[in-house]
Amino acid sequence: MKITAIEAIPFAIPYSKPLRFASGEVHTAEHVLVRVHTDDGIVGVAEAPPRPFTYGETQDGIIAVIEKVFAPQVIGLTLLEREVVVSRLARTIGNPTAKSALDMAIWDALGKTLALPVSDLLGGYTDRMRVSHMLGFADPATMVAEAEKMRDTYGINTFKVKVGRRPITLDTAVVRALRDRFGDEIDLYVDGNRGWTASESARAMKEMSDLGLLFAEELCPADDVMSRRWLVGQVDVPFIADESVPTAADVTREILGGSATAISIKTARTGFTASRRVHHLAEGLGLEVVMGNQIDGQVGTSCTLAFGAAFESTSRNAGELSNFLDMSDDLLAEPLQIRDGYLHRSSAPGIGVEIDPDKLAHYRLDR
Ligand code: MUC
Ligand code: MG
Repeated sequence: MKITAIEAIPFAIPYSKPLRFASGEVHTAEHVLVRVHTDDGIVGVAEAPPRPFTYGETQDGIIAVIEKVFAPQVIGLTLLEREVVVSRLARTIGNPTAKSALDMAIWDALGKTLALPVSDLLGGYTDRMRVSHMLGFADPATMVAEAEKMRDTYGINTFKVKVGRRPITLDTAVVRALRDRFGDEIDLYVDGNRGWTASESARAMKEMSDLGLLFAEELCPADDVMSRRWLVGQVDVPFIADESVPTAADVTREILGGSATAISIKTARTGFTASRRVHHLAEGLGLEVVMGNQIDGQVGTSCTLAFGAAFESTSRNAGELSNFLDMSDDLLAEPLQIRDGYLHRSSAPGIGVEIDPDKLAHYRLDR
């Protein structure tokens, strides 16, 4: 069970349909595949998605911090010493997706060593999650057509609509068009990625007050401390903190400060070990949670699913598990299949994914 080597492999897979939102856009999945090798010949995998506009990380930076800083701190430890890994990695500030991918690759290796699914090791609550699809910026007709395709092809009926553009009517028109087209058949919530001010957010929420939204997420910056509290105090649905809560301490600060009333858990930024801490904190505080999407590929989505399916509260709301559908290809030997609005987790050991060596050879950037 001893960790003998760690690889950080850059790869790039183009999106067939780029995702646009208030804080950025993604045209190519320029991710890092992390592989953890053990002395038993086990290989654990996970992926890190660099999101410079959210956490400041880049593909090159993730590789450098894993190879130069984290690997020397972790090689020689066993797969059971995960808390030692956490405390050593915590000496380095930031780098959430690099730390998380390493953490999850270690869990994958542990599951494979024990011949057990990670989801069962974490909690084993269910084998599936309902899927929510994120709709990126476009005009109302295009976004309605996209939702229609997702519903007809995959049975998805929960949509997170990206908002945060100016004027606010660009976005409120989309949400209204979706409700007009589908009526009560779909669930809708909105995510502003900090694009609006608090007053714009309040106006937009008022304009959408008859549209039956489930949640509102990061409509304005949490750094606008007083105006964000003012906004959250008057929004009549749970207000989800996403990029403002990359750590458990951030969750505590934002919730106790009145800047949010629910949270998004993303395994891409808190791995399995810290996501478990965040989940238990949310449970203790009595918060609703949504399993979020860091614009993950299929490896990352499998991690979100493994964690989300492990607990009752993380599997209660639909999880954001479908945006890999916008990619032109992926790395898995057996691609994920969404059916009737659900994604079922694999019962294979570890995270339950197998990397296709030909696909990795084709998309990796270091050879
Ligand atoms: C989301 O929920 O915000 C877009 C930016 C980011 O950090 O994550 C994605 C999705
Ligand atoms: Mg978000």
